[in-house]
Amino acid sequence: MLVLKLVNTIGIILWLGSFLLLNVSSFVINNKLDHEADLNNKEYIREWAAKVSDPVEADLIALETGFINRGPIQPFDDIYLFVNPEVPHRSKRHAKEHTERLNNHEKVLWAEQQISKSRVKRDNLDEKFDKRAEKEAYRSVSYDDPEWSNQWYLRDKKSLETDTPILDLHVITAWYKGFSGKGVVVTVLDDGLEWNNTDIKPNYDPEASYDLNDNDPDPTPRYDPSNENKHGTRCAGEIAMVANNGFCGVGIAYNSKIGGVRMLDGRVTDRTEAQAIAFKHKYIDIYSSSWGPNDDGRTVEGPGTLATEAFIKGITEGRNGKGVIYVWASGNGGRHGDNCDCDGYTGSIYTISISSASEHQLSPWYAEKCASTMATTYSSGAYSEQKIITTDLHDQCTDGHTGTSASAPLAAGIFALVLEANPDLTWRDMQHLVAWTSQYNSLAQNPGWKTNGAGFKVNSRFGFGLLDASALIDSALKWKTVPTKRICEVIPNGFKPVEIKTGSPIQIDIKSTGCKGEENNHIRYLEHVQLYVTIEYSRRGDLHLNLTSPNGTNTMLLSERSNDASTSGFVNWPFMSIHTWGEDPSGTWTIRINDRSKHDNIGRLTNFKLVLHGTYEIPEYMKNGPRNYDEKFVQKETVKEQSTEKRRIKFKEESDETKPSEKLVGKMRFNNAANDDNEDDLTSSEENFMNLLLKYFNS
Ligand SMILES: [Ca+2]
Ligand SMILES: [Ca+2]
Ligand SMILES: [Ca+2]
Ligand SMILES: [Ca+2]
Repeated sequence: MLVLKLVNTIGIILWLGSFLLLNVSSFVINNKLDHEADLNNKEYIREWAAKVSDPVEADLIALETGFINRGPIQPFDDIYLFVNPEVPHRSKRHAKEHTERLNNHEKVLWAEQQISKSRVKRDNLDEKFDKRAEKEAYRSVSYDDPEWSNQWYLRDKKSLETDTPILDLHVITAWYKGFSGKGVVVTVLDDGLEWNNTDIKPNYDPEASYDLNDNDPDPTPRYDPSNENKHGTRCAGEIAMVANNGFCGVGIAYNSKIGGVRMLDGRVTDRTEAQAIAFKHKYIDIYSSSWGPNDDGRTVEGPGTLATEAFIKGITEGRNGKGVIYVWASGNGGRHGDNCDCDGYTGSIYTISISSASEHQLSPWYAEKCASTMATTYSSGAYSEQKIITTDLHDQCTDGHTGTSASAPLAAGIFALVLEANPDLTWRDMQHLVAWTSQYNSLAQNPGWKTNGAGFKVNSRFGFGLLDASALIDSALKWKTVPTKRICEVIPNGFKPVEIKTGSPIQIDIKSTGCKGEENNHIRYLEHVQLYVTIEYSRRGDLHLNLTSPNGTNTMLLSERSNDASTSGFVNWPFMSIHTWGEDPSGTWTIRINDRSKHDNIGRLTNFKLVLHGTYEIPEYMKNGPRNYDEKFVQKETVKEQSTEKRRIKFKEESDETKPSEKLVGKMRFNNAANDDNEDDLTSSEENFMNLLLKYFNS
């Protein structure tokens, strides 16, 4: 009996704990939703949360209004739990008279009766709210812009009729919650901006604009017969097209300020890039870049000295020290078998690298794979699939914007809504939010998904999945800034170069404590992981590189690139991965390098180090356990990965069919190859032939 009582008491405490945690914030966030309207599965209980102006008098307030004060609701010191014994334990009816009595007390700022919901994790709760809010939002939001009805990636009407997930970026719900980018400044770094376009002009911000090519304040593009410089204008429109002006479409952040830096129409140097990346970095909040090194499948290139400094300036000094948000397109080199692991701009820890999914929830033919991609938005796909609507040169509108170029600005627009919802977010908060809220469900039919040691689902084509503007905002509104960032370097002691050759895979085990015992370096919760390598090799494109974490998460850091015949190898190249996000880095990391080609290659690994980024303390959002993925509608792995060869054929067909003006926009300085999705690159027989096994112990 006593035991039973005890269990009961603990149960109630636990129940109370989770209940309060989940709901105290949700009624603030969802205050636009009518609680009375949807209480089918919920019941009112005899508890109230009351915010008081004078905590010392909480007992007196309770007494005067007929409640029992049960003390402050942690972690709030001015919100109290009041209980009313006259009210039933559970009831379908809101005890309005008691709520009113509390609210009418001069020292009560607000009070709300608590509602009992099923004890599920945060994600499911949000989802229930979202479906309802979303339906209402979709009914109430309408615009007179002629292309609005064709903006399929923002308004999936089909799934509103059914119970299935809504297949769009959930932006309508974000608007409905009251966010449209007000007060947020976004700048597109590109080939110019036609700022006097009807759908741009009202939101154009000359303070956030410049022309680095001609060194003047006006970023208007250079017009030529082929409209070569339409790219920047197209990217900007996706973010900030004016809503309800009877022209073109609706930008995601239609009340944001939009700027353009013209920098791609001329010689691009480290200086030009650096000036663009840190341009007015104390004024601009978000930079959108849909360009990078050549996507030809044989380039390995990253930011130079100045550009690297510029990124650091942006993230340390921008937004009053909270850091600017750099959004980057992951690259369009799929048909050339390119791999964004060889692109140091997407691979930078400071950029949020965005890939694409087509209208039919598939990885498009141009997409690249890599471990640094953080998330995905919609874009063009096969010829018959819809493309993206946006502003075009000569005060026009186009429905033909394509590639990952079109995906990054959609993300930039969404991040503008998120920064409006919570201006206190840091550049790292935004990345954690993306990991925590991006949607895997609708992309689940694609190959390559894995669940890492911290419970995050991740895929080298999509990162953490499709961005969800509504979920981002819900989480952003109750976000607690992530703990201080730490860096832990794992350097092998007395490393001697290791030979690499065709058919002889090498494996190196390196032990890490996560810098345990080092006061400012010990990491227990990972963010980014970088593996710096220096490799001399006779044919770089034949190399295959994997990294396995102590939790067993196996990440492909480099796949073969058939176009890459370079003999230059890699010189202190940082391969970057977000696939072990949230994991504890202590234990054995395994590096595997392989050449499965028929070429007679030879070379050596001359140096490497592992650089771990993360925190010692657990980020607040992870405290209630790992992410809870609702897999009710998930369709798993029905699509086979296309080989590079098939992608090439596909590209040829598309090129033949596609009008020249609608071809993939060529401003990406593109790159790599992805012809299999098997991250377990070594077969067991290969393992047996492994000619080298080295173990290094670090601190
Ligand atoms: Ca100019
Ligand atoms: Ca418009
Ligand atoms: Ca990045
Ligand atoms: Ca690339």
